[in-house]
Amino acid sequence: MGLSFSEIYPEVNARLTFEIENVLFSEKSPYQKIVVMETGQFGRILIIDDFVMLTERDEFVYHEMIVHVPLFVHPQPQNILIIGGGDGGTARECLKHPEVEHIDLVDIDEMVTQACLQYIPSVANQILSKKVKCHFQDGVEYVKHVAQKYDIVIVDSTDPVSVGEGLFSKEFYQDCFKLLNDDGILINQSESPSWQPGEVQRIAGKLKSVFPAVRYYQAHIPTYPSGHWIFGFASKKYDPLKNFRKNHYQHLNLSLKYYNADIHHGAFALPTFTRELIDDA
Ligand code: AG3
Repeated sequence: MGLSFSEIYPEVNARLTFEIENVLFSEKSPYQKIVVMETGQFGRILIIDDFVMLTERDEFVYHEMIVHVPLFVHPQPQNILIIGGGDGGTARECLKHPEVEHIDLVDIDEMVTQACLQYIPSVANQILSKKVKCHFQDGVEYVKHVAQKYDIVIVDSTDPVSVGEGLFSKEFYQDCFKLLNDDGILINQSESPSWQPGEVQRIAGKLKSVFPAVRYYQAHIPTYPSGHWIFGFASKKYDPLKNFRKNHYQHLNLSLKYYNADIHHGAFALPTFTRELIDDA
């Protein structure tokens, strides 16, 4: 066997192994270890601190779901804040909405963006749009001090360990609450209920203690732990189903590969064990 990379899942004593054709980039930034590799079946893959962040083959699932669910609920999503998301995939999907006027993207690590611009441009290149302003700094600090108000905050973070940890704290959610307009929405990637139930429940508890309305929705992302992934939809006012702008979705007629009007509804239907985790949080 040739070169391979495995993400190890300590929670379940298992691993997912990719056969690698080539290592394109491998560096340590001041914050984390960043690797881009070429695979035969998954295209290029971005690995941070030995966790799979994205593969060219299935990144559309995560990026479409973290963006289009809130952007087809909020009636005027003009100002967006992305925390994390230095690979550019979330910004790319936001820019498909003509109402979006400005995106502030705050990622601690410029090296992620540089590596993705060079080696995964299909994900990263929209980050160069005039509508996107990158701030290479700690998101936790940014939300404490920024004066700007936003319609939507998308927390596109790594797992709740090391660099990403502060982005899952109650204080961080409180600061996000303050910088959102009165009808603002916060979305965060919330890990796998199948393999990280404790983590999922802790995140849900904190989010529910800060936002009046919190719902969760799921997606199938084959290259993340267990493939079963959820997102928190925390809102001051809108209900993701009652306020779904289906006509607007039909009118925009975006060409997407995962998200559609049925998925918008269906994604909020959770398996019983997942619903219980969240209800009991
Ligand atoms: N952010 C969420 C990645 C979490 C994956 N976790 C793991 N493989 N253990 C992805 C960044 C994409 N913009």
